[in-house]
This record gives sequence, C-alpha cells and structure tokens, in this order.
Amino acid sequence: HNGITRPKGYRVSWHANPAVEPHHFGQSHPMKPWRLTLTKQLVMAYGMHYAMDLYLTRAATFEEMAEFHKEDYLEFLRQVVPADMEAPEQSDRIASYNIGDDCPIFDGLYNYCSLYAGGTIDAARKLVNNQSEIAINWSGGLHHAKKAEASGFCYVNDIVLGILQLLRHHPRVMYIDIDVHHGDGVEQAFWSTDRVLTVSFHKYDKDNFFPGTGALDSTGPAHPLNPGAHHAINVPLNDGIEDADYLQLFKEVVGSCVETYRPGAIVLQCGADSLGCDRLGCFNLNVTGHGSCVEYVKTFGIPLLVVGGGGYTPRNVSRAWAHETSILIDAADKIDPNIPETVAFRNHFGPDYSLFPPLSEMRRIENKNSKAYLASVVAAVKEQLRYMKG
Ligand code: TV1
Ligand code: CA
Ligand code: ZN
Repeated sequence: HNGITRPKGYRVSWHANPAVEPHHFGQSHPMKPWRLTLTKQLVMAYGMHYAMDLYLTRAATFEEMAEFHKEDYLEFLRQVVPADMEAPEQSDRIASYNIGDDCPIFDGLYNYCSLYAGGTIDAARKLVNNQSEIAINWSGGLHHAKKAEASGFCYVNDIVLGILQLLRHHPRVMYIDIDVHHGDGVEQAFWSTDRVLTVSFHKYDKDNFFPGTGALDSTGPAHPLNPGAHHAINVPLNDGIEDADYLQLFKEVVGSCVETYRPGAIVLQCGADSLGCDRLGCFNLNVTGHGSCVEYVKTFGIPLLVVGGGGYTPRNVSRAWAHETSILIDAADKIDPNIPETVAFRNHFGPDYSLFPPLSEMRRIENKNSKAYLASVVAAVKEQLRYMKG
C-alpha cells in the first residue's frame, strides 16, 4: 500500500463503534452521525488504520455517566421514546431537560449517547494506563451537555467524563476547543477548579450566535479565593477568520497556556464547523488550517485525547478528520491529496476529489477580525495567565 507503517515511537489508538453511525436526529437536523461513516471510509482508503491500535468502543455504563450527570436525567434518557414528545404527562420533564428542536428524542438515543461517551472514557483510560500516547474518538466532543440538561445537539458530555478519568492520574488537564461554538458545558463543569484549564476559540455574539457565552472577560469565578479563578480562557472571534490569523492566534494562546499551566494531559476538541463552507459556521478555515492546530498541539508531546464535535458539511468534516488522523500518526506527508478511487461514497467529494479543496474561496465570509482586535485578545490572555500563576 502507500507506505503507512506502524513504528513511530509512540502509539495512536482509534476508538469507534460503527453502531453510532446510523442514528438519525430527524429530518433536516444538521447533526449527522453518518459523517463518521464517511470519515472512516477515508481513513481506511488511505490505509491509516494500519498505523493505529483499533478499539471497538463499549457503551458507557449508567454509573460511569453518573460521575457527571444527574441520575434522574440519565434515567429519563434511558426510558424516553419518540412518542413521548406528544405525551402531555411527559411535557414538564421534556421541557426541564431542554429536549426540543436542537435536542430531539430519536430512536436509540440512549444507545447513541452511551456509545460516544464510552469511546471517550475508553480513550482516556488508554492514556492513563500508558497503552496509548494519542487516543482518538471522532464520535465524541459533545461539549454543550450539562449535568441535568441537553443542549446544542449534545445530551451526555463525554468530554467531561473523559477529563474526570484523566484527573485520576494527572494533577492538571488542559482542554482546547476549536469548534466554532463556545465549549460552555466543559467550562461550566470545571468552573470552580484549578485542575482543569479550559480554552475555547469560538464565534462570539451574545445575542445572535449559540450559546451566547464565552466573552473574553469570562475567565472563571469572580472570587479570587475560588481555585477556579482565571482558569477559563475564552477567545471570542468575529465572522470570517482565515487560516494564517487563526493559526497565529492559536499558537500564541495555546503556547502560552501550556508553558504556564504545564498540563499532564491535553484534551483537544476538533469541531469541524470552524471550517469554511460549514452549514452552521461562519469562519473561513481550510482543512489545512484546521489541521495545523492539531499538528501544533501534537508538538508538545503531552498525552493527547482527540475528540470530534460539530461539523455540518459532512464531506468537509470527513476531510478534516481524516487529514488530522494522518497528522496524529505522522503520515500527512504520505497522503495523496487526490481522494483514492477505492473510497466508498467517493461521489461526495466531487467535483475536485481533493482532500484539500480551497474552502475559503468557495463561500468566503468577510473577515471581521482586525489585526488590532486579535492582538488585543492575545494581550488579554497573557495578562490573565499572569494572574493564574498567582
Ligand atoms: C432541527 C432541524 C434543528 C433543523 C437546529 C442551528 C435544527 C438548527 C435545524 C440550529 C438548525 C442551532 C440555537 C435557538 C437555541 C437555538 C456538537 C433557542 C439550520 C457541538 C449547536 C447549535 C452546535 C445550536 C453544537 C443552535 C456544536 N444552530 N436547523 N440550532 N435557541 N441552537 O441557536 O457546538 O457544534 O440550523
Ligand atoms: Ca470552541
Ligand atoms: Zn459547534
């Protein structure tokens, strides 16, 4: 085949279960678990699976998910069926758990949640047991879910569950989130601790972009004696940011954070809705620009848990996550940008059939991030890190 082989001096593990892929959120809902099928087809057509340890994810148990979530909420997710959406006696609970258009009840919902959560928990455990240096679960990354509430297409917060596993062994864990939306659920879960540093890059518009949180001055609890003070980092962005500016910003922010915080493990949420041409996003990143962030995080050589997240133009989500898999196994230079003839569903990648179509040229959104604005964000983060050090 194309020369992708195993010995790299570090192990990469791939955590997946094909039973996640056929779940349907419903007609016209933007979240399509099928994008995971497309990703896997690309990864396999390129032979990347030869360079990883492949694990079939088991479903997380109720007890494992209850390490973060309230039991009555999990009980609800376990027993609810689509017909309950019409049942008047269920309407109070459906409302209180924020079930609705964004987070509908669909067939197999509990199975779906427990499988993607099991993947992230397994991946974290491989890292702490020293059986993997980089663990990947593209079905995870569902960063909006709260303790007892669904939010923004997320029901169970697999990232929080994975970080809780890492915290059993590592005094400090850093969380990085490049989804176009604010990683509010993860931030909130670790708001009052200094053992997790959360860093989210996102489009921010308090009134017009979901979830409306993640302002630059939202840095943790206000009380200086609360250990969580200064341990939330938010990088609010405007429409249309491009590769070069994003990467420079990412390196300055993430580089300073790693240097100051010295995490024992890093969790990287790779939401692909920050790509250009995304159905819900508003940035202009290319597959290469998005991937450069992953490459940069890898250079620290710190145990790394990589999860998916958003991404609503499936052909581009799969391009990005396949490219990022190649980066993580150190084989990006062995990948032919022409998508192999053998890949299933190859028609989805036309007319260019390239892994790197120029997304930012296709539906370019005006860049509303001035150099001065970006410099002021970097300055604010560096100032915050001075406080964090104490
Ligand atoms: C059903 C059918 C649901 C079509 C939802 C876009 C739909 C959206 C739909 C949609 C849509 C959102 C809000 C408004 C909250 C609502 C996985 C009451 C064409 C991690 C979640 C975005 C992003 C939620 C998740 C957002 C993630 N945008 N069509 N819904 N208010 N919800 O704005 O971060 O990527 O859009
Ligand atoms: Ca984000
Ligand atoms: Zn998103």
